[in-house]
Amino acid sequence: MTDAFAFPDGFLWGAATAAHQIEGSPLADGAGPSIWTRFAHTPGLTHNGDTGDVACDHYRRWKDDVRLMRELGLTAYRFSVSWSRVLPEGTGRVNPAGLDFYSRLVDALLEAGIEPLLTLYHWDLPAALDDRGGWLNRDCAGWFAEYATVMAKALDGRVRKWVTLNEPWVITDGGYLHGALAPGHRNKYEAPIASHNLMRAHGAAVQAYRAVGRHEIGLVVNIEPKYPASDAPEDQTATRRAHAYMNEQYLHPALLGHYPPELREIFGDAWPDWPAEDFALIRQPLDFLGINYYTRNVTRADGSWPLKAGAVKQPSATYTETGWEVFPQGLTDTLLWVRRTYGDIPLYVTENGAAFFDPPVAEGGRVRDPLRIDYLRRHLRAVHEAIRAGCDIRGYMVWSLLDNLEWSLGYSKRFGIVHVNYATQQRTVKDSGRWYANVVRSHGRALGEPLPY
Ligand code: PNW
Repeated sequence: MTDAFAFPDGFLWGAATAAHQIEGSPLADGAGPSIWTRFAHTPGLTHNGDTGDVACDHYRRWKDDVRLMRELGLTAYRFSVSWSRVLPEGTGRVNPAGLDFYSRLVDALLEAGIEPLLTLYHWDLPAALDDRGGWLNRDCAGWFAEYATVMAKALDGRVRKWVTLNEPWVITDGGYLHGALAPGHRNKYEAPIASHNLMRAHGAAVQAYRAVGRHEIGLVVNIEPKYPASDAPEDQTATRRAHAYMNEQYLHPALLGHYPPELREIFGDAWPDWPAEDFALIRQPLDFLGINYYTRNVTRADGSWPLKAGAVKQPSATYTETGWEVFPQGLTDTLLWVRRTYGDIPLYVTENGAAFFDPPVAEGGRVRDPLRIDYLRRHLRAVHEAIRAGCDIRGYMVWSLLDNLEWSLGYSKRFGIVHVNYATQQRTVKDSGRWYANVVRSHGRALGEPLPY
């Protein structure tokens, strides 16, 4: 095997999941409801009425799932904690059974030689806090800091990599602007407030972590590079707007201490004048950034609300089942852009993967998913290229370990490298999982080999 694709020593090879998408049993053992429990139980809001009540039953099968990761040879696992399992009302009373679940999971991971990356917030706000205004209430910064303190006190001895928020852009755009995700609001006046408060909460959680934790904490954002559809000035301007909105809206305040000016253009009178002292809270020193990358966007000016920028479909490209163009070069471009814009901060690719149609499990327990292998292989090569170009990239996590609940799309989209039969909860490693195990074992060298299947 050639060394052409060997990755740096210590590079972490992992897979990612999120609590609400895999755990099931959302109200077990004293847990409180989250906004996703409510959202999914409101008729008409999710595909097929799907909920997270059972999901992958990981809450009861976590030992088997850790064993599976060990069999795949993973060296890292990114998961999230359900806030309302630990603090059923969001603040105040701690539910020991909820904390114990994550404590046992972390022990099992360490025992298996798998480094845990813990995300504090992957979209499942305690419903009790939504009743108090959720992310629209400025008090959320204090709530989130309190929760971060509880978690750090309990687990910092064993968890060395912490993440505050997963994808603040999706939380706000899906939850407060377009309404496809919980809590399902569609309000141009709320969206900037939710965004800003999320970032204040991020800053407050980092501060709280520093007071009790001794390891590393960072932020995870989704980045989708924007390429103008033409040289026309209106397309160039639309591209800049879309880029500021999706890619700079959170990284700019977190790392530079200010918002990109385009946000005022986009939101107009819905964009408030923020108190200057907020930026001192938001801009905290971070130990790393996590980048979630799925696709790019070729942008043209159009009448869409409120961005006035839309996507141009690429006639000869491959699209995934979620309608996302496969564009590996965008991952290299993204990692280089982050380094160029925000400096040489350690990076992890904290999510990357694809939903494709998978055939049923064949006799002998095989799932052939060549398109997913091709996707992962080309994106891993793109990561390698960014490392060669000087980016400090410390790990890569496939989205996802398991087929799981794709939010309002329900169980209809499968991202896993492991197939889940939702009727029996049987796990079957897909061809992509076997292939990834080989990449991990060879520390990337297998990326230079022809496709095995
Ligand atoms: C991420 N976009 O969501 C989430 O972190 C996961 O929970 C989710 O399952 C996964 O990607 C696949 O969707 C995203 O529109 C949702 O740009 C939407 C976008 C990006 C990420």
